[in-house]
Amino acid sequence: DELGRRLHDAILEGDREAIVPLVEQGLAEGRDPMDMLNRHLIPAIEEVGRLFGEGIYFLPQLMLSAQAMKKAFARLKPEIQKAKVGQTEIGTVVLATVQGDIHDIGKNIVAVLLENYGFRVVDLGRDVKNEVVLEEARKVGADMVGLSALMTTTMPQMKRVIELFAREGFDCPVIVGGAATTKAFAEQIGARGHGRDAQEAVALALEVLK
Ligand code: B1M
Repeated sequence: DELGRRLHDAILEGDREAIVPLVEQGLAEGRDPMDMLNRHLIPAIEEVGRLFGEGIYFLPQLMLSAQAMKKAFARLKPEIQKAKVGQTEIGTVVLATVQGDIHDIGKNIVAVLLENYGFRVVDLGRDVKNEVVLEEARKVGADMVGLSALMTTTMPQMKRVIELFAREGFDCPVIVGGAATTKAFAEQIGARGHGRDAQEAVALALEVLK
């Protein structure tokens, strides 16, 4: 539809002025915030990634689109939080984007949804050193650790975190996600599971912590 297309184009063009008013319009029309993300905004930023990968877009364009995406999510976040369904604290999940990787848009979406479902989320941010993941997870008594990685070059850190946990005797399930990762990869490195999107991350967390 028309608004969907305009949301898509605003991300594609990195239009930081247009994006928030368009999101507002969608909300005013009663559109579901997760639906706007999943149907229009995420496919648009993925297309930006494709164009960048093909050498059609350059880094400045990638950055503008990412900024537009961040603005859109900042506006949608409180709306998504209104849909909180879980009351009781199911458990503590520590989240991080792995060492060397600064992509955090997806992780931040995962964080909000987990909170909505009643998990206590301790978000360590992005480019988090493996040792810090262990330290913090221990400190807060994590029931599960969720790692995000967007690049083939940073995915190996996930395996290192799992190895570090084993070496240091920290017994805690780890789930992984992020565009570059797959179920097969998760299995291969000994992760408890893989989330294709934020909804799957929640389903996985519920299963692991039940
Ligand atoms: Co970068 N980037 N980027 N980038 N970027 C990718 C990942 C890339 C695939 C683009 C491309 O070339 N086609 C490519 C990696 C190639 C590779 O794998 N080797 C790439 C590159 C190369 C780079 C730089 C190196 C570019 C440069 O500087 N030359 C640089 C890296 C810097 C670094 O990290 N050290 C860089 C920088 C950036 C920006 C800063 C401009 C920006 C990030 C802004 C930010 O996050 N704060 C950016 C962006 C936006 C992208 C793309 C276009 C989009 C990523 C995104 O936000 N997607 C990306 C292309 C792509 O992914 N197709 C690309 C939307 C988001 C909602 O999806 O994060 O996958 P995603 O999360 C999903 C699911 O995966 C899942 O749920 C989310 C919601 O559905 N999920 C989980 C995520 N984490 C999960 C954890 C879970 C479970 C599910 O459990 C714990």
